[in-house]
Amino acid sequence: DGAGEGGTGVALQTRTKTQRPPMYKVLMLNDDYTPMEFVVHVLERFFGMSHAQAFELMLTVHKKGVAVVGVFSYEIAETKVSQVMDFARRHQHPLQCTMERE
Ligand code: TYC
Repeated sequence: DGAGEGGTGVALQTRTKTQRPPMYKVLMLNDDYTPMEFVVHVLERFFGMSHAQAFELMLTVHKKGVAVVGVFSYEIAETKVSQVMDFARRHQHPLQCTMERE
C-alpha cells in the first residue's frame, strides 16, 4: 500500500468479484397422460408464451422428455413451479415441473 520508506500510505484498491444472484432453470417433464393441449395452456398461462411458442416447446418436451421453460430468480422459479403443480393437480393431470440451479 505504498507503506515503505516514508511512504504516504496510499491504499491500493481491493477488487472483489461482483456477486450475481444465482438463477434457476424451470424444467417441464414429459409423461404419458397429460393432454398436449393442457401443457400448451400451462405454458401460455404461466410463462407468457404465444400459442405457437407454447406448442413448439410442448412438442420438444414430448419428444425429448424434458425442456427448460425459463430461467428465473429463486423466488420467481419457485412460484412458477408451485403454480404449475397446483394447476395440474387441480385438473388431475400428472404433469411435473421442477427447478434446478443453473
Ligand atoms: N406426452 C403427452 C401426451 O402424449 C404430452 C405431454 C407433453 C405431457 C409435455 C407432458 O410436459 C409434457 N399426451
